[in-house]
Amino acid sequence: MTQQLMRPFSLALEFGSGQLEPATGKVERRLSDMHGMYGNRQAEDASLDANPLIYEVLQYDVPDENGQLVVCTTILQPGRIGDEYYMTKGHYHQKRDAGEVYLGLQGRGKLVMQAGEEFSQLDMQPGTIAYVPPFWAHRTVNVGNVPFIFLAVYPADAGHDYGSIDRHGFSQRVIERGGAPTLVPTVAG
Ligand code: M6P
Ligand code: ZN
Repeated sequence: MTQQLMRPFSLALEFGSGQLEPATGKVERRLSDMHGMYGNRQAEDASLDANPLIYEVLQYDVPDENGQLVVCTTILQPGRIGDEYYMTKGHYHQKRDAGEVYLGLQGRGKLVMQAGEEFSQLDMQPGTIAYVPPFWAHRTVNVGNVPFIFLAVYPADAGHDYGSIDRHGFSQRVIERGGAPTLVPTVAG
């Protein structure tokens, strides 16, 4: 049960930039924070000196208790490491039976998901609502030329499990081939 009675609140969201006002938390992820996640290690090493900003997450923090919901925005920059589009780390929820909802605000993205052997991908654009059911790992990929920005809502006690992604990853990657985003099987090792 929720421990304390929270006061209702509203946030101002700027669709074009993903800025949330007020925001109390901000996560910034650069290439060095995602070591080994891109398929082309040489291309990753070549980009490490510049260490580009890949994405930011802005949120208004709420207690991580059952019943609470986190609302956050992600601003995923355009770009590639080798031929692989910039993407988020991706995660399972620690609490595996917690789902999540995404709403596309700007740009073009793919939402790739994995549940055991099952793989799924959804195209996202402004106005797309994507549902991540319980038990599915989820990662977003910017396949456009401008920042891909989306809003996410998920249970505040869901937790992020990145370790399982480090170990098993997603079975497909999103790469640029002939100017278009293409899914290719992940090569082991
Ligand atoms: C969305 C939500 C967040 C997540 C963020 C970045 O905004 O799913 O919970 O933190 O994307 O994704 P990741 O945590 O996998 O880097
Ligand atoms: Zn999640």
